[in-house]
Amino acid sequence: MDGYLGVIVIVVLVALVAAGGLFLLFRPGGKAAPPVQPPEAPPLPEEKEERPAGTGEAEGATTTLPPPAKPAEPAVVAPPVEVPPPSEGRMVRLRSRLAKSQSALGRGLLELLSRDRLDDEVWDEIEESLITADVGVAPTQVMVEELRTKVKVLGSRTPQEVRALLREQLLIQVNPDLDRTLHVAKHGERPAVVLVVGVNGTGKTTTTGKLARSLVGDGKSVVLGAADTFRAAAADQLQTWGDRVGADVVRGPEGGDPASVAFDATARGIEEQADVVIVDTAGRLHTKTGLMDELGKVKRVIEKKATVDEVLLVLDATTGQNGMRQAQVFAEVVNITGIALTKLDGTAKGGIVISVQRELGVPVKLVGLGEGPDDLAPFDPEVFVDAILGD
Ligand SMILES: Nc1nc2c(ncn2[C@@H]2O[C@H](COP(=O)(O)OP(=O)(O)O)[C@@H](O)[C@H]2O)c(=O)[nH]1
Ligand SMILES: [Mg+2]
Repeated sequence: MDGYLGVIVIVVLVALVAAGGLFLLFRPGGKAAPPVQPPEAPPLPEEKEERPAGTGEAEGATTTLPPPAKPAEPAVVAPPVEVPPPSEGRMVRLRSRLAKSQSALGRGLLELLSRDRLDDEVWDEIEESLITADVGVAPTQVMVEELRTKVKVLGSRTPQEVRALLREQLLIQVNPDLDRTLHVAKHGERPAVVLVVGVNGTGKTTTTGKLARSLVGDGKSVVLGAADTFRAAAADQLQTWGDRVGADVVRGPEGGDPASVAFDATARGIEEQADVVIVDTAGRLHTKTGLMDELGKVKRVIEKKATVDEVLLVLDATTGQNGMRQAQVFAEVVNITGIALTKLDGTAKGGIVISVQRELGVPVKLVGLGEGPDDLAPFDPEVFVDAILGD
């Protein structure tokens, strides 16, 4: 009997609870329970623009429009792959970016050299201008010596003569005879490999991305290796560059082995029959041996599969002698084949082109002339000197 009673009590209780629930759900004027509400429709940009400001919240919870303050989420469609411009003629297009060096170095020197009387004081000023522009002590002395001799021969000088004289001397120091070819030609089936090294913040990842764009613009296929595994953000940054031009980005886990990423990127480049693999690295200057171990290993593992054709040292032009000393450490641990001099647009010290080549014994092959995606140019000594002297 007790058992029957218990069952009856339970049935009655269940029925009551169910009835109460149904009443709550369907009572007239009752609020629909949250699960019955239709899911929020994805915000359409048109809808958002047509909606008068401030009406969204007032309509309450039943509205399916997004709240007004929230910008419309971009559609989850991959952005179209861009077609970057080729690398040719870029330095000419970007020459105005050297305006700071032009006003500080070029114009100053032209003015000083055009003076009627060139006494020791003026020559000291000329020397100072060159040193201030980071030309370096030894090249400055050579230049001043040469200029003094030539000016003596000329006697009175026309502005054109002064300009030609200075142009000649600057060009000698920048050295148009250096081989600035970027070695990115494929080896049969194997891609060329470019390793990008340098101190943190100099612009390695940006330069890697810009270079990828420029190579794609020149009709090459590129694979990127995000071997800066120190910060996940570095790989994301490179991924964004790669996505824009349709270059595959090989990445590894945060804190993972950079050499293994470099190896995988090379393998992917071979697999895809890409023309060039560019490997971005971390720039931690922990210890010289640590750096040597890391970069050495990265280079060795790439060489199991391909040839490292270029080791580009990225140097920030605005950091002057201090940056140069740090760069020197890299030059001591890996065999640098070229310099990518970044942020030349932000400095009056364009003379660093001269001193860095001299101190590292490697030509400047690329110059960064802005933060825009196509603001990287193959370095052209004549265009550089002309830009500094102005037209
Ligand atoms: N103005 C200017 N900024 C640059 C240039 N190259 C890189 N940068 C900036 O330098 C900063 C550091 O660059 P990043 O590539 O992250 O340096 P990394 O740490 O060496 O990889 C970024 O804000 C870049 O936009 C350049 O040629 N000109
Ligand atoms: Mg980086």
